[in-house]
Amino acid sequence: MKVLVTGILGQDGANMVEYLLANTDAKIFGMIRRTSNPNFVNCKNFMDNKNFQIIYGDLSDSVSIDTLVRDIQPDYFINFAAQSFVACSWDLPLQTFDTNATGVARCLEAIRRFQPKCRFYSAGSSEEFGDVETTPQDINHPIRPRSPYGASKAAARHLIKVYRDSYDLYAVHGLLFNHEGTKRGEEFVTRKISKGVARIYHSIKNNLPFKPIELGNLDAKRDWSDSEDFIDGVWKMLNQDEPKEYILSSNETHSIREFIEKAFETVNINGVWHGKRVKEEFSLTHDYVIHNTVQSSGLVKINEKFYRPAEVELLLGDSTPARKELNWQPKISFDKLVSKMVRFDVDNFEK
Ligand code: NDP
Ligand code: GDR
Repeated sequence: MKVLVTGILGQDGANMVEYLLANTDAKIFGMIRRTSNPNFVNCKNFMDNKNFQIIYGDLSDSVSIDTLVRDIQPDYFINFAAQSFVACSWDLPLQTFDTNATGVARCLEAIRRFQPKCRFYSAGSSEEFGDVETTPQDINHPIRPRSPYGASKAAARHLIKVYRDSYDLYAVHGLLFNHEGTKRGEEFVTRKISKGVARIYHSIKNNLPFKPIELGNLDAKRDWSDSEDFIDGVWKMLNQDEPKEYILSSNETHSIREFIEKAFETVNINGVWHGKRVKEEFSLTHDYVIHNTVQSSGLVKINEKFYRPAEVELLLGDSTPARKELNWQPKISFDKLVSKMVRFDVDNFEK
């Protein structure tokens, strides 16, 4: 069995490679693109595995995708590559659309032309629901994206359905709500918080001054899970008798504020909220004194530059069908996810 996985330097691609190496005998081809400063930190557990091989390709380059599918003849093509940062999609709308939507068309065309038996998974997103009409969101919720990113994923979803119906391909677009972990990029809010908490924890431990974590909208609510739990659901989606699409979610929602509170609680730092809107702050409950001088005790403050032109205020998934029909179940709770991320960043803290 041969599996082509894209996005392996990122969170989900790396977790998928680890999962496949642990649970199958498949030969894994991990696609990376040419970048000036590649970072292999998420791949350190499998770079030397004999069943794993790096290959070069880019979703914006149809020649590379065609050649890989033609030469490898994969049984599965799992596409996690994307311009995945919602906030940045207003700055890079065309690149976002080219990678996330047209890039998926390039994958589908390569499969149709060179290996139509190949099973294709592409990563869809709860961001497609955007300005939500009903809560919780299930697979029938209308598509109402609020960002170029959400629109690009919605376009990919339509393309995948068209190719599935037109050419009888096994192609699925899983609708995944937010999922995090210790491989999460530092630009996303959960990792930004867990890294920030680790930095502040070490400053306090060493009796040093610290700066607060600067964030945007704290009112947004997200349905957060652990990425490792979702990988199993994705593999199950790829191995049904018929290609059917599912939502994967925790079925709980929490605000950014709750994530912050839990994260500081993990390392026994007690904070209190005060102020409103852009003046809102989370600070130590007591004075922070170093050598008889009172220091700033602000743990979190607002920086308006992190507000988005349009916000998805509330996401809460309903993954009941996946739980029943795929026999899939997330194992890591919200509290465990937060403490796992914070403890990892505290233990691996580098100045
Ligand atoms: P990451 O941002 O961690 O990883 C995305 C990867 O895509 C990176 O390794 C990046 O490579 C690669 N990539 C970007 N552009 C291209 C391109 N043109 N050609 C080839 N590779 C490219 O994302 P996640 O692992 O968090 O997410 C995986 C997928 O799931 C994405 O499609 C994302 O949009 C989607 N998704 C994620 C959710 C989440 O909560 N994590 C929820 C729902 C959907 P490089 O390292 O070179 O930049
Ligand atoms: P999201 O994740 O946009 O949901 O997309 P992100 O962590 O970037 O934002 C979540 C919420 O936090 C608010 N927020 C901040 N976000 C960031 N990044 N930085 C901040 O400083 C900050 N302050 C507040 C945001 O406004 C937002 O409401 C993720 C990605 O993984 C997508 O690829 C995926 O499709 C969706 O999840 C589901």
